[in-house]
Amino acid sequence: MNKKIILSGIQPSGELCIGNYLGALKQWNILQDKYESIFLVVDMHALTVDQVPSDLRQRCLSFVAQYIACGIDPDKSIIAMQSHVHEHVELMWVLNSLCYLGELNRMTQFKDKSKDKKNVNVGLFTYPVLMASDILLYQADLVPVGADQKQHLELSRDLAIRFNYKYSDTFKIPEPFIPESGARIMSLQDPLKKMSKSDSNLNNIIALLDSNAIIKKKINRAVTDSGSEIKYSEDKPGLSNLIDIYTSLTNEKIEDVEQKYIGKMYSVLKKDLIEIIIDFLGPIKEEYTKIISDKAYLAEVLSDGSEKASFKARRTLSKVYRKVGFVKK
Ligand code: ATP
Ligand code: LTN
Repeated sequence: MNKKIILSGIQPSGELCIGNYLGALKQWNILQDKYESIFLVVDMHALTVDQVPSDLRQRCLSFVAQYIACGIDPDKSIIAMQSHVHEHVELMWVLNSLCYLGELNRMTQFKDKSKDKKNVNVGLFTYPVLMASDILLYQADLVPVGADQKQHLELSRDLAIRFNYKYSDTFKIPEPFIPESGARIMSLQDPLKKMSKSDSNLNNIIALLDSNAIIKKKINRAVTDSGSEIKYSEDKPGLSNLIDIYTSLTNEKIEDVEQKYIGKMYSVLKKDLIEIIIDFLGPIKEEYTKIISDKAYLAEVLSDGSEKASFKARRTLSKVYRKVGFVKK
């Protein structure tokens, strides 16, 4: 029987952070053993925010190296650069013609990212249609993402259903795969907003490549409340976020962690968490340093990945072109 397909992607903006790991990469790593897997660096999505071209180019390669250092295995999974497979934008155009302005107007990520901007580019607005095309092109069954992507995924499903209804069955209807723990890691300085890799205040995030000294400084400075009891609760968002990071990295239960720290001060929990993060990121950073220096290896992974991805993408796109009534080449 054919294996089910998973697909996901991260946009190369900012620095990959522990939120991206716990919400996405950790599940990719586990799921790649069971599913046929495609993991993209969605560089075209990254153009929707300002980029310095030479930085973007380096960051794209750095993200591929970080995917591999986090355990994504190019022998098991396809790792590809979105811009290397031109079918993504071609399918997007077809989906654009099925998507309503009202649907895009409701997207909370668009509202957040366009807030306070003088000029909002059209790419930021149609971003979710490109994401739908990433997913539908590969006939993905499951999309492992953090909780913030749920709304985008619902749009992908709606567009697939609409296309299938209008032209006959073509796309699989993808399901989100959102982890129970670590789906929404919050900012260290403002625990009411999510940790985001392109946050301009780097004290809000733990980057996967942060040095040990920086990790220590950021966790020590992380905002907590003025109480003293180590308890996971809505009115202690800062502390609860630290417990979330703790349990997601150690796979311990929240109750067990609360039990372990009865009568102990916040500073004890912070000290242990620093150690947990340092121990966890150490091997990833070491692996990353080896991979990033081997440019020939990275080029080979990407050329292999884009060849395999293009093959699958072509199949879906030619079906779509036929169904919408385009003349065969
Ligand atoms: P940016 O700040 O550049 O918009 P981001 O950190 O929000 O980036 P994305 O590229 O939008 O990251 O998301 C990559 C993946 O990481 C997605 O699956 C997303 O759901 C997940 N993710 C992002 N932030 C978090 C978070 N704070 N907690 C858990 N998962 C997250
Ligand atoms: N919009 C996603 C990134 C993304 C994605 C995808 C995720 C682009 N294409 C396809 C899953 C599947 C985000 O995390 N901001």
